Amino acid sequence: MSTSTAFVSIGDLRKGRAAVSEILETAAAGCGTSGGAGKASCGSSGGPDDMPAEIWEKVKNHPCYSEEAHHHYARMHVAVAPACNIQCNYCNRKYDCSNESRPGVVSQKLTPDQAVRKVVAVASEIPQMTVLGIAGPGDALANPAKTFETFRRLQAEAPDIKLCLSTNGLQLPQYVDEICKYNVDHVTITINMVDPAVGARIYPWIFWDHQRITGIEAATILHRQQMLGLEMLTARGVLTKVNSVLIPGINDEHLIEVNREVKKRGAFLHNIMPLISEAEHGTVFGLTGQRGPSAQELKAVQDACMGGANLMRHCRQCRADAVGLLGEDRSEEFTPDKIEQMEVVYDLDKRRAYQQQVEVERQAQHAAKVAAMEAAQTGDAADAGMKVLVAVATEGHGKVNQHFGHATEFQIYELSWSPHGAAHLPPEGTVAGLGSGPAPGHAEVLFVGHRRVDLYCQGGYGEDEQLPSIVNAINDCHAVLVSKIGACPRDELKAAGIEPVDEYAHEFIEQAALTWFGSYRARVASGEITHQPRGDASIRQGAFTAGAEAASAA
Ligand code: CLF
Ligand code: SF4
Repeated sequence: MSTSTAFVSIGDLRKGRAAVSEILETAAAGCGTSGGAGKASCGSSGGPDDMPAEIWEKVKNHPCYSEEAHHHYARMHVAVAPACNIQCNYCNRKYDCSNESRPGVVSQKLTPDQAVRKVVAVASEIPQMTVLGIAGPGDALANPAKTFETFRRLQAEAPDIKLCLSTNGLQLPQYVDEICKYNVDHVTITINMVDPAVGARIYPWIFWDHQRITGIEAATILHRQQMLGLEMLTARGVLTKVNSVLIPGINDEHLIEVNREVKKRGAFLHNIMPLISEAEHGTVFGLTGQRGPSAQELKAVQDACMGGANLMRHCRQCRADAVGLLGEDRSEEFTPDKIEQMEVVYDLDKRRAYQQQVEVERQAQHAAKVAAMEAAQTGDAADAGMKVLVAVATEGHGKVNQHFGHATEFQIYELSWSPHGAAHLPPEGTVAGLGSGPAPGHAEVLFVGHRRVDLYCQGGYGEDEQLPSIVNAINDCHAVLVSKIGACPRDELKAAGIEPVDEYAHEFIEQAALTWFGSYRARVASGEITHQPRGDASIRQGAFTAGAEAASAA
């Protein structure tokens, strides 16, 4: 099959598997189904109104495939896949798989039997846990027996849980049938290049056909397998996400081409993640001083890809044994000893009832967003093109509901105002920001990422030494929205030019952010304050699990 000419859009996916297969088969026969950037857009991954019911069912409660769902639903990983068949210069498996996780030793590798017991235990305790992923610590498809045995048993024992896997793609084509056999509806392929010359700088070797292959030849084989695997999954109607690690000076600009190529082949989402390369992780990039991107460098590449494949911006680079909402890690609650003591009851009705409540909350969040959008349709030509970032402290449910001192990450939203065109109100469940249509002027709110920080509040009192690093992490923001904040951090943030805002405590995030933005523009218009651009911010590297645990204990 051609790896360069098949073009499958989300529109094609909507027509169903048969239509997609037809397109790819036509391409394989060389009959002119041409590629072409921009021919169709994945567009918003949308909501029930703008995608077929079959696809909505797959994404609506998957925390990685829907930005909105990630506020409400949890995922877990089971570390049943220790081996890998390639080497990435950003990985040292003594720590973890950077492919789908942040550095940190996997606490324990599991057998399929242990994994299934753990999944059932977590599902009975955390009814919003809807997705089980196999994401390492090596490569899921370099450990096919353990991976598929786990999926096979879970299909029977936890039938409402969505199955998900992550792979480097080298062995993907040969396992597409197996993936479909176990109803694995979500696959992630890590694709960092579409040019083997770039690939040779990222992958020193692959293990292929019983031998180790290096250099351009290795990257050429990997590229071919990745593209073929993506096309085959698209043809079979499996939703495929592409993860790319942004490595400044190696593939930063190149990722725009990667975005274009994976969109052509029907990728549902593209997740561009920052390189994590601390020297102490012992990776080639860490030891050679290859740096990761700054927050604004990452955002610039993501922004340049808008209009291509849908972007995922809420990835937390999870551990291969993570449990909980994205950004939290409850794996310590489910060690084998603790599971042994637990009374495990897999109550499907209870899980469904809980998830129905979540849907009610989610609809309320959506309604609040729509109302806030409608209220934000006034402005003035002086606001034209104004864009600001705000940081939000949240512990879930889509609300501004976390104390500044308890935050181990801030979610970042971009607010902008255009004098032309009313905002296109988003369909429920939308992933991306808001488009534009006709009419007088409109404000937009767009989720653009998150920033990890060190916990400020330690054991009931503030740790002032942490403040500079927290300010650094959100230094490109104009305001920080929190449920509460103490006097000392309030003063320090103000001195750094970041407005601390606690008057929207427990409101939905988008509503709070848009209301604050209206007040900000009014203050600029009245001359009370002057709108100033902000600087760049640092991306915090490495794990923050300890901080999260301390926060939940505080
Ligand atoms: Fe896991 Fe990955 Fe499935 Fe999600 S994670 S296998 S798609 S269930 Fe999600 Fe974690 Fe990012 Fe992965 S936030 S690292 S994208
Ligand atoms: Fe590491 Fe994953 Fe790369 Fe394998 S594919 S070397 S486990 S990052």
